[in-house]
Amino acid sequence: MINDKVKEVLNEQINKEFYSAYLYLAMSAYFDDIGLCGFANWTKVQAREEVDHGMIIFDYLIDRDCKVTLKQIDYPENDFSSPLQVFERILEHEKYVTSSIDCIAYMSQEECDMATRNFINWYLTEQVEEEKNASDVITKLKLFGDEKASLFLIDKELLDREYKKHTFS
Ligand code: OFO
Repeated sequence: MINDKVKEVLNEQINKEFYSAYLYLAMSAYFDDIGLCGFANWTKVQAREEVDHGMIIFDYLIDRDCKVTLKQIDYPENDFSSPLQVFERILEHEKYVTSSIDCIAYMSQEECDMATRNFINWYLTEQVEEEKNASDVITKLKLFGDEKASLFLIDKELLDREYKKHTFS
């Protein structure tokens, strides 16, 4: 049985994951609008992964016989100014998500809920990768600049990202 405090933060985290999906979709639409199909693909794939992240917690709560309480999803910002600005925003957002996951890990430990503490490890590992992915693109954008030729090459690379369903294992 999960206690109310842990249940509440898990329900909130479902909302944050779905908000993340919304944010990435807004970014994907921006990139599509300015003709960067690879950037649009990368952020759209990420949006689908965020839905998976939300669903994994949803299923976990159901498996633990807990009430799922879905909350309103805020609308994301829709105005972006450049690929670099978007990826800096991504990194900032993922750091925020990491701190949220850290709090769940800490709270489940404090509440002696070792099953949730173990469950949340998957997210801790995932966040390391998510921050690294954003940082890698930022490094490239800073290194090669925002010129058309270099953007074209980075865009081509980001077009290769394929969606693979994220599952808890
Ligand atoms: Fe982007 O992170 Fe989900 O958890």
